[in-house]
Amino acid sequence: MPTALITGITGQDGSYLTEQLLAKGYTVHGMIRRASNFNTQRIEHLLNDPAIHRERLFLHHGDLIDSSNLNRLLEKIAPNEVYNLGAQSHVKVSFEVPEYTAEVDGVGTLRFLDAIKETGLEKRARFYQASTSELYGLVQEVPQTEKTPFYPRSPYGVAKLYAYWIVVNYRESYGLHASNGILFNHESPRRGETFVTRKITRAAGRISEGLQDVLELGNLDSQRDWGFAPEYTEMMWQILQQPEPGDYVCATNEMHTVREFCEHAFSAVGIDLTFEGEGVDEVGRDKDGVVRVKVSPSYFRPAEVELLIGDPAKARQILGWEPKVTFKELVQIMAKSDLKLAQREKLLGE
Ligand code: NDP
Ligand code: GDR
Repeated sequence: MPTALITGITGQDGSYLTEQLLAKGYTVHGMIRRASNFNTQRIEHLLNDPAIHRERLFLHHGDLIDSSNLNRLLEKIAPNEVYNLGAQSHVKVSFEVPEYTAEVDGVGTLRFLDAIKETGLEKRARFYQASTSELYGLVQEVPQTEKTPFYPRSPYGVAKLYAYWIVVNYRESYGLHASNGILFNHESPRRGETFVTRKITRAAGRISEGLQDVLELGNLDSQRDWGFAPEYTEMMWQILQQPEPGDYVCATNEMHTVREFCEHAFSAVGIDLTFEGEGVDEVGRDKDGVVRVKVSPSYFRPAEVELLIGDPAKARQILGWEPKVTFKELVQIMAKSDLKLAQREKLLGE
């Protein structure tokens, strides 16, 4: 059975992809970063399974800024498939650590591709790059496709632009089976808590349980094409099964505002919100008139991506991929899961 190497295995996508590859019979090797606290919560259930951990799932310390480590891992593992999901993945944070973001998200991808070439694995290892709808940035066309020009609006987007093109370049120069999945926002109960969807569902659950009073957000008008993460990680695998490498948009072709996400998430836990006011004065009140959502300028970005919506026609045609979970279902899944989490928190606190 094939062997896969995943960077970013401890993240949202890495955890789903690992489950899916193990279910297909793969041996999975994951790169993890040394941390002062445990950072493997999302794959804990797999690590606790003795039939899996150290039998078909192996973890290795490493970092995308450490070339010699990448070389050693590739030589040792000789993977058939490499999924490069590791990244400083927070757009707002990338404005605060632009150089680090460029190192990890941009040059890190080059280091990996070059390590594949230098270890002589270019005919054996297929490479998946976690590209992003943030490449589109400032709207050039709606909906966005594989042919839409890029105009990134953050150090994160610019670093990922470099990664995108270096993948294309290594494919064209050295014949690597290297592909970009241009994934639009995808969410789940495993989403990091500082991304807007999870921040909202966590707050909705906690407010409904009386553990928190109010949620502070940034731009409520921003619009995103939100899908369900496990469906997107399945597509990563599909891309690498194609005889030819290529670049694919992965999206639902439907977009909603942050405000709408809030309304649905709060409604899922029994709180009906009414929004009033404008800009930083906008608030969301519950039926008793209590302010539950307010806007804080500290969450605005120096440059915003106002609108993203992707057309996955190429993926539908070539991979047979279709998004299944709808926007409303996605919000329900996340809100219900975070309500349970808040209830457990409350119980433990009592
Ligand atoms: P997460 O933030 O949940 O996970 C990021 C992963 O990268 C974590 O495992 C993290 O490790 C690891 N990582 C961070 N820095 C480094 C480094 N220097 N070296 C090695 N590993 C590192 O992201 P997602 O799972 O949501 O996203 C996966 C990938 O897809 C990312 O590249 C992201 O930019 C991209 N993407 C995500 C989209 C989304 O909507 N989720 C959409 C489009 C692209 P640790 O746990 O130790 O922090
Ligand atoms: P994004 O996701 O920047 O699209 O990047 P995020 O959830 O951070 O923001 C989405 C939109 O919501 C607005 N927003 C807020 N965002 C956050 N995080 N916190 C807030 O309080 C808040 N209030 C409003 C943002 O301004 C933005 O417009 C994600 C990441 O997973 C990237 O790695 C990935 O490449 C892209 O999705 C596709």
